Amino acid sequence: MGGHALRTTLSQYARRVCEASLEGLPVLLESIALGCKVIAEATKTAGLSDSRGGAGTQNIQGEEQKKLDVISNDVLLDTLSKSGNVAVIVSEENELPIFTDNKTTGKYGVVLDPMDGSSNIDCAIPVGTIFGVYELLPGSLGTQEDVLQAGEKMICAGYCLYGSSTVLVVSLGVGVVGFTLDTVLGEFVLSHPSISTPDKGCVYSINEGNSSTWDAGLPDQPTLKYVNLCKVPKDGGPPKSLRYIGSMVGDVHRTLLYGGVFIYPADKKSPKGKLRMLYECFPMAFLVTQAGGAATDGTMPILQKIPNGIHERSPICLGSKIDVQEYVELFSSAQSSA
Ligand code: P6P
Repeated sequence: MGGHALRTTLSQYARRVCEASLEGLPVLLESIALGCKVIAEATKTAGLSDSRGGAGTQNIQGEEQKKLDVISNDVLLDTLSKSGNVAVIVSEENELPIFTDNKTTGKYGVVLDPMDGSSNIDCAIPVGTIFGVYELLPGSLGTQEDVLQAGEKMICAGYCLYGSSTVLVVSLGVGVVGFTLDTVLGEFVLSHPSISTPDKGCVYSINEGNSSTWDAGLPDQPTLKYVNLCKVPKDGGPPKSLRYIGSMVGDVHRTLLYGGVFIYPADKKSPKGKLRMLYECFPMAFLVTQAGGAATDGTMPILQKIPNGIHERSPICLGSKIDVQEYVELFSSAQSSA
């Protein structure tokens, strides 16, 4: 960013927006931003250092861990623990919640996907970090129950996209903003002062390879019906374009800014959906809803769901509110004929 344009950093924004009741949240966000800066550097040089490829281990999901999965998780658990106000952390990479030693100072619970889409790293496709923040329940010193709350109880959510630029998108419940990493300053600088999702879009994003088993068990296959309407709209208008990179943060970032829908429905292989409710669906649904869009599992708004387990999965359709509503209507008619 050349010249002497005025800059707003993530820290300045968070301190200005956070109410007194959320004291400590700016420090927490700075801790996440610090971790994302380290991860951005490791991701950009993955091909030149030893951080590319598999770690030779599996995570709780039974998925092969990439070295950057492990590096990203270690970095963020460290920076969050040192922020001093996080009592409990849930990470995709850890089977159980992590209880920090911030027992007396911890006010928040954080849910994390440290490196989402890591299978794309070795071919330099954009990947990302996803996070969500809950306030601890009254009187709690940090338990699993603090992070098993409905998505709508989150007070903050965001992601960091490691792409052609490094962009940290966040919402504190008062709209959605984006910060681009100025590598000269080493600061996340405000670049998207107000992100809003168009009411209707011209892109749909889904893994069509799974189309034969979408909505396992439901008659009519509403997702297949919806996708066919994307290709041949009822009103005779132009078809939507298909864009899908298999990396949620990249696909959602495009949907958030340009509109349209991102869908990962239930299918035969993932009967409850593939994406994790707590640290993939909830933060993305929080952001899209704050940006004027919508997010559903087909039957109810994602943010109203309450997870039973920290790694629970959910189907998801998110994006432009008119497009998402069309998807919901197909789902409800399929359910009424079930
Ligand atoms: P599929 C990456 O593994 C991920 O968790 C998300 O980032 C992405 O949206 C999805 O899975 C891709 O899944 O089955 O299409 O490869």
